[in-house]
Amino acid sequence: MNRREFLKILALSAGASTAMPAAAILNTVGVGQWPLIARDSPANFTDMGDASDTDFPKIGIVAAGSGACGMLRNSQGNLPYLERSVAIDTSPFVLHRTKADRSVRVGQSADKITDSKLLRVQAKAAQSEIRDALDGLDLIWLLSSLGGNAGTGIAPIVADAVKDLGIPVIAASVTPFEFEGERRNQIARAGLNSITRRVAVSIELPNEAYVTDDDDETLDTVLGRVSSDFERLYSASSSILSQQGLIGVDFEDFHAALAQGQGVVGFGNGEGNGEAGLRTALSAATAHNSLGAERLWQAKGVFVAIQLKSSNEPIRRINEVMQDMNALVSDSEALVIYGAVVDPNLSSDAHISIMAAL
Ligand SMILES: Nc1nc2c(ncn2[C@@H]2O[C@H](COP(=O)(O)OP(=O)(O)OP(=O)(O)O)[C@@H](O)[C@H]2O)c(=O)[nH]1
Ligand SMILES: [Mg+2]
Repeated sequence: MNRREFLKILALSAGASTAMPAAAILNTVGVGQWPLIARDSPANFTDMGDASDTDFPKIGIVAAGSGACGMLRNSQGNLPYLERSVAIDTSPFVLHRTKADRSVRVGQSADKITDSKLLRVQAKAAQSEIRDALDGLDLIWLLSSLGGNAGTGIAPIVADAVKDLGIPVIAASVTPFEFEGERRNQIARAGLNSITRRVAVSIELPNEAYVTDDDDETLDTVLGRVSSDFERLYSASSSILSQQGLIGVDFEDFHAALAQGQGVVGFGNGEGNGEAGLRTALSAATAHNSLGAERLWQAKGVFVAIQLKSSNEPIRRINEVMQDMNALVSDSEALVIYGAVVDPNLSSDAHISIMAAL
């Protein structure tokens, strides 16, 4: 699919698109106080993987809007430890294609709902059905695609339903490209604010930030990067919460670290190979478009997920990278939580994902 086809699907007029500059890494000297909460570091690696399943949180993903449903459908093979997928949209065709564990259709009219007020009324009418679909989960990722009608209208109603159920939620909201136009971006921005007001943890996945200055880049490549970032964040946190890892993390600590700020969470993913793999991964995660050293410096709470391909990584290097990380956060009171797991299926020797509450 190219941009033209994409615009056709969205029935929009084209405009300019610009690449977002990569954020520079700030080199901070010296290791400050160590606000480290890294309990349960096992004495050896053989302790892994023997905890009972019942200890682990039941994680669900709710996709709101057609774009989010499409992302869920395409990501399904890359979402470990997923207890339940839920798709919510106005289009029965989209819901059918998504093949989620549960589907909720908002509105029953054969015609597409184009009025945002009517959409909200109909989403509210579906609230008990939405609650039923989510009941019993311990953690929900609310993935929404904003800027159109369905996702923008439905996601805040889902956030309210999740609140009623008392389930912690991480909202991950995709926002439009610049070339999709001003109006669509304004709608998305209002939608993102409305979601962020309702949840303790809100992540933006701005499509535009994934465009590079490579003229030959296809739209599929860009959209693939957005999905891959979402999958990485989801997988890193889910494996750490669901495995008896090198450094275990309580679900409550994970959530507490991310709930320290105003709801807005910056994030970065990075990977590396060889002896310097962990440090390379940390630099890349810090320099990510959706984080950057300046935002990380001001973070109130941070969750750092370290994934290693091999259990032979010396614990010394893990400690070093944690010290490097601590030096990147200015507030010694910041709640910095680390988790580390071994995953032999990793594409590189070391992956680091950072989520920073701002
Ligand atoms: N990354 C990514 N973004 C997408 C994808 N599909 C749509 N989007 C983005 O999501 C925004 C919202 O689009 P949709 O999800 O199609 O809109 P909707 O919520 O279904 O709204 P209506 O169909 O108008 O009721 C778009 O403006 C795109 O920027 C996708 O597959 N990947
Ligand atoms: Mg749609």
